[in-house]
Amino acid sequence: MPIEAPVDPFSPPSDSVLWKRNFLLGAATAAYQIEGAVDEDGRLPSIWDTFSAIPGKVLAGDTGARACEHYQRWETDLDLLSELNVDGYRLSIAWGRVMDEAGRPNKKGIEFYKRLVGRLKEKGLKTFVTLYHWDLPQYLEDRGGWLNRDTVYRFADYADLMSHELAGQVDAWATLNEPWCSAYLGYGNGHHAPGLANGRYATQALHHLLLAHGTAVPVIRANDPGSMVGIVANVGKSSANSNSEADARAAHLFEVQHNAWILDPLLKKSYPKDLFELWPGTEPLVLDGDMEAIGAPLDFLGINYYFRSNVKSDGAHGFTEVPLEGVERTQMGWEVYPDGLRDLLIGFKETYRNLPPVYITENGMASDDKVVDGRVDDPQRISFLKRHLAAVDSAVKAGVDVRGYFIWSLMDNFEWAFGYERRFGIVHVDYETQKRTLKHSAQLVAKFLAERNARA
Ligand code: IFM
Repeated sequence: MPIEAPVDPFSPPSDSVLWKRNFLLGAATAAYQIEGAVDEDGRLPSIWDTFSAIPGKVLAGDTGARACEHYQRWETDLDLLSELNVDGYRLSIAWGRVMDEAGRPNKKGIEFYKRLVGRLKEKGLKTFVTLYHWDLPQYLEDRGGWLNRDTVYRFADYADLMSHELAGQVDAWATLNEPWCSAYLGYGNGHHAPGLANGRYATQALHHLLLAHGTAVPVIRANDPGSMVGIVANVGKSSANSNSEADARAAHLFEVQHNAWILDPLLKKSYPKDLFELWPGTEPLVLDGDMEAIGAPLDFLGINYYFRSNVKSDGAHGFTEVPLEGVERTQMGWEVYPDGLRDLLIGFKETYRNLPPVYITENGMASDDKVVDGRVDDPQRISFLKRHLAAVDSAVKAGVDVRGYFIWSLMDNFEWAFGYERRFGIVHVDYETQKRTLKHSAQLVAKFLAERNARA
């Protein structure tokens, strides 16, 4: 299917929210995907160091050991943000860099993040910090990881330490990135670290992840009252493979599993009943007070959106995916479906009366980008970003309080089970030389933002 290649890709209509100076446009990364330096300055191993070292778990045997060498190159990487003219940067902290097994602070690791957020402040950028983007310290996994309720309290200690150390320097704290992935891919089907595969584990791990979030929220607020506190959820759009009632139900269950499983406890203080129709007998152990803690009011909700899935009934309780033919797809094989983002946002506003202000904390796509004569042409990404930004604008016009959008990702990086083959960056990284090259999409983002800033 040919992709739409707009002539003037970053020229939104004059009434678009993108022209507004207070609508934040930024770029995002995560620690394990870019930092490398896994043995430096007292950093402890994470579940991703362990998992990626197991043959067959990550494409081509790639690991995050070197990644983008951001731990060494952070200053010039932050200069890329200035070149792009973006308003903000979303990063994550590696838990195992800043705290030892006994819960004692690791000064060197903490200093690294202090320098980072300090420089972002100097540059006048809004700083969004995620505490947990999947890299659980291995010593905690050895004690049961997210299946062990004690991890909740270890996370609260970690959140306490970092929100105290970085107080006044961070604009928005996200406790967790995509708890769905940590729980389902990590404990439910084993595609991600720690690689366990048991449905009952997935729901219990998710419960502990959300409880860790809810327990940390008041701690962060107390330490850093001037910042926002929230959480980041990945959400998925589904379509039914036919008009049958069974397929419509399958499409509904897909969104229950991907969206309501996470958002209902956060925003309604209960798990969706339909989830346990899909996964009978997997109810987690919930103690008195847990749901109240999980439902702590949020200053913002981060939404990560990538694609739509077409599903049909599996003939029993659930759904099965039936890839649509003839649709545009990315290097990941994911369908490009911008309307899904608009429809989900509008749907969330209707479902959750208490929906907090939303930031799109990730959206972007992978393509097999190459440097040719010093240039990287990525027309599909340009078109992708343009259409998804237009979808966000429509959601805003329909009344959804969306306040910003972060491109995933600032630069090519370690794409988890897919290693370095899948390139999500707007900046190309040559992993041999570590040379960074702005892709065409990055140049257009920079141009648009320069024009927006000049008008304001
Ligand atoms: O690279 C990931 C990121 O770490 C979490 N959200 C999805 C991205 C693309 O798969």
